[in-house]
Amino acid sequence: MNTIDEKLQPILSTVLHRNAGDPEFHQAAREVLESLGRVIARNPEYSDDALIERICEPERQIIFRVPWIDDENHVQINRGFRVQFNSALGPYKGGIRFHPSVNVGIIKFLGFEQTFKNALTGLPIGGGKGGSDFDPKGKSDREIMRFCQSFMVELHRHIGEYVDVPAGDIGVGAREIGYMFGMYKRLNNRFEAGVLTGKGLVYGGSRARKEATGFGTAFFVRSMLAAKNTDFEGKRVVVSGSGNVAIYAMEKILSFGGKVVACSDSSGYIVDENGIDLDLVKQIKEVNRGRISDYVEMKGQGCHHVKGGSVWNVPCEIALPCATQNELNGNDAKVLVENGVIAVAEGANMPCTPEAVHLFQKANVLFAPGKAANAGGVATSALEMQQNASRDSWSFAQTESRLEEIMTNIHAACHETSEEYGAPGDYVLGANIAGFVRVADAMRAMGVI
Ligand code: NDP
Ligand code: 2IT
Repeated sequence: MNTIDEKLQPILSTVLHRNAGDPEFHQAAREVLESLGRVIARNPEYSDDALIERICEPERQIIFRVPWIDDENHVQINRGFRVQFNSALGPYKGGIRFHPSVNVGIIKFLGFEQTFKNALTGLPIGGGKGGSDFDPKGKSDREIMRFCQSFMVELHRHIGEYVDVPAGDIGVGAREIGYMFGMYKRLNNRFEAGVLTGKGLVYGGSRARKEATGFGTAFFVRSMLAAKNTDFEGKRVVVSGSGNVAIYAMEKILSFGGKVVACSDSSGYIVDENGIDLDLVKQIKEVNRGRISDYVEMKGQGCHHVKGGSVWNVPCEIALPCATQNELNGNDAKVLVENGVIAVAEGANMPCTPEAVHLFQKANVLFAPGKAANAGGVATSALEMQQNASRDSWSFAQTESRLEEIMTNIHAACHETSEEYGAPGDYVLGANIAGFVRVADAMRAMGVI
């Protein structure tokens, strides 16, 4: 495992103490602090004025009650969160997650990661994240609408085009954003398009936002492979999840000539040695809101479903975890390495445990951390904000080409930074340092706030 510089150790101890009970936040903070020793050795001014302590402390954390009435007329209560982590580079920006596992520690880790990710995009956005322990599974459309409306009745007073701009994440897509936008518009009596991103195309959404995270991850992997004089052509790929990020990562990989043989959801995984039929996955997940096991019934022969288990047991050369945090552990990494994996990129936020990351790096597997590899989603959200601010709407091709350029630049920044700091090809170090330096420079310019 990596070690922490002795000057940074007390900062980590404070983070652990102050956020007792938030293991995911500890994990995310430790990983970033492990990378910063080399920066403060070279530029000691970055540890002046408790700058690193301030970067680890959210600017504001909001927790609220969300009451709503289900279809049986029962009152249900959920908890809502928004962690406004850092606004040095722009308004807080980051998704909203609806999943029963959500708690303040998870939202805090996501907001922390988002701060550096957003910095890496080079666009003027700060970091934040929100969500609720609401479980959308099995809920009717009316229940989803009533929940989203109640959530926004509280959240609306904390957000705004120049304040905080939420978007989607797990369990939140265009449907939920639509219901939340509608309630925000009603409460404020203003059509403030730039207050949320991931909107529907008819009322201010951006083309290519839906595809952006997955496409961006595929672009990033293409750059990593190119740096090693190889590409996706004919390579076996395994993707976890079958939601927004997974689906559009698969789509772009197919266009690059890769062969996706497996994907999953929280109940299990499917293997199709003929290559995953993406139109069928879209029908099941985007239209029917069904389970990935439905694939086998609908497709017929040549494929199978494994209930539970680990999708990482399926041999592949490229692995893209695109579901959730800590879904790929040390054992999974060992199996992947034994099976000859050459590249792993985090489409999800922190899906690989520290042990898994360590094993990949030790085995010289190309490894892209989420804050770099999945930054295409939030980058395209920032492009949506640009379109809203200029009351414009760009073509798919124009938006996608900006996304491609941004991902190429992020890859270059991570790679160059890893070389500059004496660890060539360590994308974790490169991403953490490149993101940190942008945020830190802005914070230093603004004084102690
Ligand atoms: P979706 O809700 O569209 O899809 C999530 C997928 O992951 C589903 O297949 C879901 O399965 C699976 N999943 C979720 N939780 C678990 C779990 N605890 N165990 C196993 N599988 C699980 O979400 P997204 O695709 O938008 O998000 C996926 C990841 O990508 C998240 O980490 C998110 O933070 C990250 N991300 C998303 C971005 C975006 O623009 N949407 C941008 C950058 C990162 P099931 O349906 O069974 O729950
Ligand atoms: O994790 C993420 O970057 C997202 N869920 C997207 C955030 C955004 O504001 O588009």
